[in-house]
Amino acid sequence: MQHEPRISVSGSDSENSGLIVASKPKPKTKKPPLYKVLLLNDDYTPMEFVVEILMSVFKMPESAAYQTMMAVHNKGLAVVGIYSHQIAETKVAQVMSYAKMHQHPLQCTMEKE
Ligand code: TYC
Repeated sequence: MQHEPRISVSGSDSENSGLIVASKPKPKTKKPPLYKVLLLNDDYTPMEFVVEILMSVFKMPESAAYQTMMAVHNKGLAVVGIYSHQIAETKVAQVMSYAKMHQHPLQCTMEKE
């Protein structure tokens, strides 16, 4: 895209200084969107299994993993991490694959922040 410098006359409408100012266009840097990874509660997945997942996939220390697991257990769901689209997708796939492998109904999803 082509950026033309904006030409503006300095001063307010009522009091024109007569100065002509060429301002540089702001460089527009687009931040990539971020995605929340959500872990959902269910009645069957063992608590220890969820703690293990939070430690291995989401790199939480054991104490944080336990607290997060309890938050999901008590509230129904919790955000367990915020990542770029690709990383979030990979984490969700790892959780779903690991849960399926162990025949647990654990659900993990992602949503745009
Ligand atoms: N509610 C489960 C139980 O009582 C534990 C659990 C916690 C399951 C978090 C899923 O995302 C979850 N065994």
